[in-house]
Amino acid sequence: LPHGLTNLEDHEQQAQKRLDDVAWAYFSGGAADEHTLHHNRQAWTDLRLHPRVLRPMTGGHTRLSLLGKTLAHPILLAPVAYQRMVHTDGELASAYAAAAQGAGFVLSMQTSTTMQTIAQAVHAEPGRGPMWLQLYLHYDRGFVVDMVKQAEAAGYEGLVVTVDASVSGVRDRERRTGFRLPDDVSAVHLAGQYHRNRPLNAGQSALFDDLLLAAPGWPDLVWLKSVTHLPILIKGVLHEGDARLAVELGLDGIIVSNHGGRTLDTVPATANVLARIVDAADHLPVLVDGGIRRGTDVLKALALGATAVLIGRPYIYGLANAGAVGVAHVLRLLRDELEVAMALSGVATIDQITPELIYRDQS
Ligand code: HOC
Repeated sequence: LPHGLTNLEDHEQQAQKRLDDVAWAYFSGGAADEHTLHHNRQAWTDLRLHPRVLRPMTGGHTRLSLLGKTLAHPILLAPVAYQRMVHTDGELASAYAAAAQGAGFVLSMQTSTTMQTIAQAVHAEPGRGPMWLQLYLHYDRGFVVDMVKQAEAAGYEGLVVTVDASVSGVRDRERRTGFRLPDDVSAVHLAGQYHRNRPLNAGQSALFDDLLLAAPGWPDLVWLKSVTHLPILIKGVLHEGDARLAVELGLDGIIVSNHGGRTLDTVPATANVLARIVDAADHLPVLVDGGIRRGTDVLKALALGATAVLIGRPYIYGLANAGAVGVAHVLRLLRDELEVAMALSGVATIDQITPELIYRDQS
């Protein structure tokens, strides 16, 4: 591990030195003017904790239950594409690190390592967290079913359907660096899937007259439920109306996310919509990602009603800095910080974390 990495921000700064401009722009960048990218982080910081003192700490731990499984702590790795751009071990390293740290791992559909390679490597690891596969539904149903069946056969335990990126956001930074994948990195499960472009007349829209003709809708989630026994979480929800639809459809979980500020710029920070989604989500577990860099951020997310959180960029920086060891280090740092934040806030267990931990000005 490189010297002097004491927190997630250190990992970020170190990773910038190690990654080339194209990879840095792709992984660290956000959409357009990057307002949401920055606001995600700021919104956690702006919340104030309101601790209690002298509370009993015996029997303290960070365990929780999620979709019928016990997790050692509430930090999961979010789906991130093309990880072999960052380190030759790519997603395999991240999955190993997650397993070693008891963290849930969500594999991107745009993985640069096959889902089978990863499952075979980590499936039997004692103490590993849940292993889920992220999906987009804007492909032929036959292709999606095939992915789902492969995931089931390989031992994946949940599906995460991303719904906030029917098209990529406006990525100025990527465009400036002329983003293209290195020759030896690709989305290994998506070969042949990117070529449905139809010839367009002048004046036609590449989006509305082509790409979005296959854009998925709520009925596609109903259909997905009918072809799998795996639990389905919907990722990319910012509006309570969509949370209610997820409940009505019988989905199994909601991930409050704005795709790390990478899709639509100027949408709210996830910290600022989390509580209202939790209210609308009835009994469903609500997870959240976006801008989480400190144990205090994790604690605040749980206080606002999240069951667990996901991190994306921070572990990619850990991967860039030291492969699996770097990812494991990022997870351990964040978990240690969470434990300190819990202890200093007077909560010994996850179920003692309530909205009262968030300071509210009475003036
Ligand atoms: C089909 C459009 O998750 C990223 C990826 C891809 C998002 C756009 C997908 O770069 O954030």
